[in-house]
Amino acid sequence: MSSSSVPMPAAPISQAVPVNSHTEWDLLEEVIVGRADHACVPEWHVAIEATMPKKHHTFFKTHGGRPFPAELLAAAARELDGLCARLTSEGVTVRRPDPVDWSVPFSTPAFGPTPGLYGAMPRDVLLVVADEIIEAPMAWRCRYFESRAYRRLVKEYFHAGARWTAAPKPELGDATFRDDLTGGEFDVYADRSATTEAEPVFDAADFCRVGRDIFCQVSQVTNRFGIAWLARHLGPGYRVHVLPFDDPNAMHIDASFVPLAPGRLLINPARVTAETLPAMFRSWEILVAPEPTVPDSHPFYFTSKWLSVNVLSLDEKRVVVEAAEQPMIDLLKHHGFEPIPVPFRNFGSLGGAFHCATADVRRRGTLESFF
Ligand code: DAV
Repeated sequence: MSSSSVPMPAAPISQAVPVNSHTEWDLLEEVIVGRADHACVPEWHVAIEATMPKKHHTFFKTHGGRPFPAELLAAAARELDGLCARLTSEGVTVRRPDPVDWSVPFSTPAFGPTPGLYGAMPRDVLLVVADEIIEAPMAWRCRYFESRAYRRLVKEYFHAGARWTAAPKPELGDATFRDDLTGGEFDVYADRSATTEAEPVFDAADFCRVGRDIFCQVSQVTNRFGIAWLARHLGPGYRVHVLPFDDPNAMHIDASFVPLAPGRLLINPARVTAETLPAMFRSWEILVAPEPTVPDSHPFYFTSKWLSVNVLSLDEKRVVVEAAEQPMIDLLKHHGFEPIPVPFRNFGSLGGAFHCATADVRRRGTLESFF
């Protein structure tokens, strides 16, 4: 195709870019909030075994490939609606993905058939850096087509001037997964990760934005090849730092390491301490998350009890936090934050809290260096 035949927009692209987000704390103006509709339990696979709490393995082996119980999804949907109402009352524009019937199985040349998962966690799927939306090359097979729930919104943002990229679509064939670890111990730090380095894979939620510095972890769903792809894609304007966490089954950084404001960081003490953070955080104020109060019997099928750390900042003061986690609310207040308590524990059974259930579209702010 010659360059003269490339269709050009009829009018100059709008200066008021609809997508803009450089940090986890700039004033939130627009956000995508997920949906619980039609969520299905992932089918048993090595990448599920590597990341899911041992006490729930039987749940996945028994219910894999089938919809979650209707009462659970109804309760999660009510909590999502409550979150949306609260965000709206705080002045944030809330957008929702399309409802999709995730129980419809699909196949690719490399695997299948498998049902999908859900549209509940936009943070896992969409990485927003500046004015660009990047669709993550996710490692779980059931998530292969998850981005389609967001395509209506992403196309709208593109037409309004945003950049839109899908990372190289992985194949997720047998070469992408270890076949020698089933039934054993997984440890991302001891070369016992479910995912190999055969092709780039990552979940967007393994990355965290602090202006020109992007922090991430190697996890059971994010490999070094995926991190290298993203670092090269973002280019020399960004510094990508891979952080170590005491989390052999790691999947997503946002219940471990949560920057709340310039120079202020919330950490999960079960996985990281002020001493194990890189020296660049020496001058930062470190808030150590208190032990969660949720009972061990609560069915967090996908996660640890540390979902309490998975907060969402609306600006440098306001933080959306689980209403039942009083010690976390107290900690934030003690440090001068304005916690916004929202009940969200039923939703937690789907594997995330406020940060996971959302994806920034626009925060007021510019690209800065905070180190
Ligand atoms: O236990 O670290 C992180 C959030 C998963 N989306 C955990 C859960």
